Amino acid sequence: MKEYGPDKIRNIGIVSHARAGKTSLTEALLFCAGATDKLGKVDDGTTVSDYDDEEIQRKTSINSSLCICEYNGHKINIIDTPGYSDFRGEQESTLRVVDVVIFVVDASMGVEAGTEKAWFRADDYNRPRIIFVNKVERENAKFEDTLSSLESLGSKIVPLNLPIGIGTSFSGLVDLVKMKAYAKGDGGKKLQEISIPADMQDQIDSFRERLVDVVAETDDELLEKYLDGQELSDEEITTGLKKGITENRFVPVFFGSATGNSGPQLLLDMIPYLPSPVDLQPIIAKKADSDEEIELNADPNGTLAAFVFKTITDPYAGKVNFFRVYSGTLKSDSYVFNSTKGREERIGKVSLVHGKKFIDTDKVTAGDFGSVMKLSETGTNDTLCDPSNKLILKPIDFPKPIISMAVTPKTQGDDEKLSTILTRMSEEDPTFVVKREVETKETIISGMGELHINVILSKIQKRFNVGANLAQPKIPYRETIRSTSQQQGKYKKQTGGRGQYGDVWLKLEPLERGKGFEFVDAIVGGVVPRQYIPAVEKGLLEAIQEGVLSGSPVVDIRVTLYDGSYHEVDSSEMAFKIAASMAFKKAMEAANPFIMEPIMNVEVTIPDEYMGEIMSDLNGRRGRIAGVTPSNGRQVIRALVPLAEMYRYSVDLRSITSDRGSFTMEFSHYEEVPPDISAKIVSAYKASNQSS
Ligand SMILES: Nc1nc2c(ncn2[C@@H]2O[C@H](COP(=O)(O)OP(=O)(O)OP(=O)(O)O)[C@@H](O)[C@H]2O)c(=O)[nH]1
Ligand SMILES: [Mg+2]
Repeated sequence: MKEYGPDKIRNIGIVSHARAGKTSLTEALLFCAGATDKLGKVDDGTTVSDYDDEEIQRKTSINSSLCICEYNGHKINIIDTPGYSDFRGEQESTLRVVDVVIFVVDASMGVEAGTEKAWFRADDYNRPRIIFVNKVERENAKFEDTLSSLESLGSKIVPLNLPIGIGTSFSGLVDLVKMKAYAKGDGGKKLQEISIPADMQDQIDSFRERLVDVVAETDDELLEKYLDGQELSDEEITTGLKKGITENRFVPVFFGSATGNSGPQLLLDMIPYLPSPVDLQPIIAKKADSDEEIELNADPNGTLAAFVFKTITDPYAGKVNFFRVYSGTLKSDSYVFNSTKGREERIGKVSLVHGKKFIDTDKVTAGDFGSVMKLSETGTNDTLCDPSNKLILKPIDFPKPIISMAVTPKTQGDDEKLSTILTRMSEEDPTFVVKREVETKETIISGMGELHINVILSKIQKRFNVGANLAQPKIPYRETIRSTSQQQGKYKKQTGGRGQYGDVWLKLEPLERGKGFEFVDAIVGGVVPRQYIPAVEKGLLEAIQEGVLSGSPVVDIRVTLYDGSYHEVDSSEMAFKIAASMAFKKAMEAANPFIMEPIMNVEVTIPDEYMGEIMSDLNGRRGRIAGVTPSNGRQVIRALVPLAEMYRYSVDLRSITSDRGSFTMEFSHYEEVPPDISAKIVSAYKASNQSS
């Protein structure tokens, strides 16, 4: 591929709610630019960007994919992202590394929840953006409604073209920049020019005025000319558009049909007028060995700073890191420093990436994207730099997992294999977390939703032939006591030969929350000989692992050994260990034991209108509201909710808010379980003891 300077590169992310047509639009842009000979279809599994087996089978994007095309002397990098919130991590990393975002909106749906959420994230990154209103030929497509739903996003919306007819009567497009009309696409790359429909003249005039208005406002000279009543030239309009888009003053809107290939051509024509890496603010990097910050410009001769935003395991190539070079040039056959890991790495070969294809190249320059294979240490979020100028770029703030499941292998004996594979999958995907829960002896996997987890398990089944079952994770309950008690444990056996004899008196006392376990040796006069005291403590440490009510660990107690007796011949460490455990069980039963459950700090962010329903749902989950704060036109509810009530909360929140809400949760503290729930836990424990 030809070499392009940073001013000739455009880096675009395509983002939206699921199913709006991002992959189809990517495909149409590639086709119109001549990067492909045929317009692939998602439904046939023939697109460039949905190449993964899972994507082809499910007809939906799961991974972000990078594609390249060349158009009008420019190189365009396009990242097609998945729309389902289960894959939000991929969207997040894309928003972080692109320069411009194209939002796709389905003309029959208007702005949907996933698009709205991504829009707010793009605000956080201050990304310039464009909207492509897709599926204008679909039966329920609407023009006015869609436009007003776009306006609700809070930016100044400026259509650059208009559909001729909408829904089944859609027949073409009017370009408001060039003031030309085109017939709807017939699958070819070029649009067929037609005359502007006379009955649309008023509508066209009014939208053209809106366009020229906002363009004139970008520049004092243009504004003067405009107020003077002079016409702005095509070039003045496109220059003003570029300035306005770059400064995020307004958002241009294109109408069209991706699968019908009407409209992508007009969008493509506009891409050279989008900001290039050199048009945007410099990137801030930190020196690796101090807090000094430096500004990086997209200069191929500058110091090297490349950021890894994605790591995958390719079935053929092995580990592949995808990066963007922010400054300098990353060359094949070179040494770089991974300043995040503090390790030097040898770069073998760098490649450009187009869907599943890797295109060899000898270098990737500032402003461009590339990939490198087989680096031992490097992964997502790492900075690669010059060994003589160590810099760190800000890492991506990946969303935290919101759903957890216990996983077991379908085939006994596959435990170790499964856990190795799961760990590897979590290295590839920062939103997928694997944890071994020592207490409940379960492997817990956490992710962004059920689809996310199912896709990962399905990949594991196909790639490694290891099947897995999912279950609700056990709740890590705790037990403790309310009052003090004193009990004896006597273990005595006399069955011929040497017998067994251990005898202890224990006192149990409740301690404050969080104090754990305390053992006090208060034996006087050697009634329990010194050498058996560690055995008593050991017996207790084992006994507290399984409380008498639910078999959960016992916490926040002090156990005092204050009396006992022994036998010259029959006493042994084992006998005292058993005696201690017997005394403990009896004493615990006598000390008003109760069960405690983990309480989580939950933060739910929702649009105003769902407040009532979300509050009452949290109440139904035994939640206590700790506060409500408005933020960015939404409400943030903070609540304390028992973990036992939070299983599948992501699914329920999605259904209450039509996917417009989000939440985070973390452990806060332990609290007593209410009596009715405690009774259920106790009887379930008894039943499981009887059956085993
Ligand atoms: N009628 C019509 N259907 C379209 C158009 N664009 C896409 N579709 C269909 O809409 C469905 C979703 O299209 P995709 O391109 O996969 O949408 P996406 O946004 O990439 O979807 P995710 O990756 O799942 O988020 C597919 O069945 C497409 O054929 C269009 O312009 N008109
Ligand atoms: Mg897609």
